[in-house]
Amino acid sequence: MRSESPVLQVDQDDNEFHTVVLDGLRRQPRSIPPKFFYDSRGSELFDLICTTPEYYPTRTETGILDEFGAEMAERIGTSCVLIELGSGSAAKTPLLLRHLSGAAAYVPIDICEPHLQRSTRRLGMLFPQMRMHPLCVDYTRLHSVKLDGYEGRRRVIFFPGSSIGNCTPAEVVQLLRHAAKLAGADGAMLIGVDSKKSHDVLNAAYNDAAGHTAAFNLNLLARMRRELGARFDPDGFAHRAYYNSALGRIEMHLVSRRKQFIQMGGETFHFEDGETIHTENSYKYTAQEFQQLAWAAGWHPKMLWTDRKGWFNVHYLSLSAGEATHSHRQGR
Ligand code: AVJ
Repeated sequence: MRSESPVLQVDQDDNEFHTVVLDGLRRQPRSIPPKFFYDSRGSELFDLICTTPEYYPTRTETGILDEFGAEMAERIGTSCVLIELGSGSAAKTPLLLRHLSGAAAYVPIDICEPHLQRSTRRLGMLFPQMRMHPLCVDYTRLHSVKLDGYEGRRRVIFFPGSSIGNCTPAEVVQLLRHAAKLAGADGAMLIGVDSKKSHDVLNAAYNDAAGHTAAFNLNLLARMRRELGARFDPDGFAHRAYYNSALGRIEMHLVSRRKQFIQMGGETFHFEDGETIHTENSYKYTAQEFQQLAWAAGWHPKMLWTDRKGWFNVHYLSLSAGEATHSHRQGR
């Protein structure tokens, strides 16, 4: 098994959680970025969300990768260096790696080291010939990712799961530009993007009956109490998620159930009844909307794979304008 232990990239700021939460509580409206959902408990809860009947993105994308994985491998090159952003449990990744030759290399990037260790070990067992090169770094800071070696090998950014949906359209263009730098001249990208659809389906996906999404959202408060010494009534907040059609995004919030306060870092933050902490956006893009953003970032949309209902898209983007373009393929 050719796998190395995760390389901790230097720019990890251990106080970042503390700094960002304090800053988020001071501003109006209050907000805390979604990357802080993913401690070990949060990563486990997200895996649980993916098993619910309401949360369709994971199994829909899995179906697309399962049906078209071989075609995708053909387009990206079977001995490429596959750089996965926010790899998490990498549950879908074997559907692509199985079509890549042993010469390829896999570079999972994730902020949660224990999760990275576990998924790298599992994939290393499944693909013993393949070089595993895990990097423990925050992919929202792609500009600081250092990846040496692999001269003469095509670099392909793999970004499944519609995690791009956490970015505003302007942030999407910026992240795609940083990804282009990391990929280099003849680089490519395979990115999963959740599409616009009926509001009922979207709202249900973020309010599953089992309550895993609510627990995932509320886990942020548990982290603040456990890791930052924040003091407040843990039952004082409720989960809220809804589709904001004007902005084309699901919004998640923690809603104050009454007048109360949070004490943290020597400061006291007063909440009115109904006041919220905005914890996540999940933008939904039509294929055309996303291709426009890709163009703006210097990428050339070359291929699109989608499921039978058109609910989810996997885009193939290239940095080589001259590469052949095909329309799109729809699943069975
Ligand atoms: C991992 C960001 C793609 O936005 O759908 C799932 C996270 N939040 N349920 C998403 C999430 C609530 C998920 N992403």
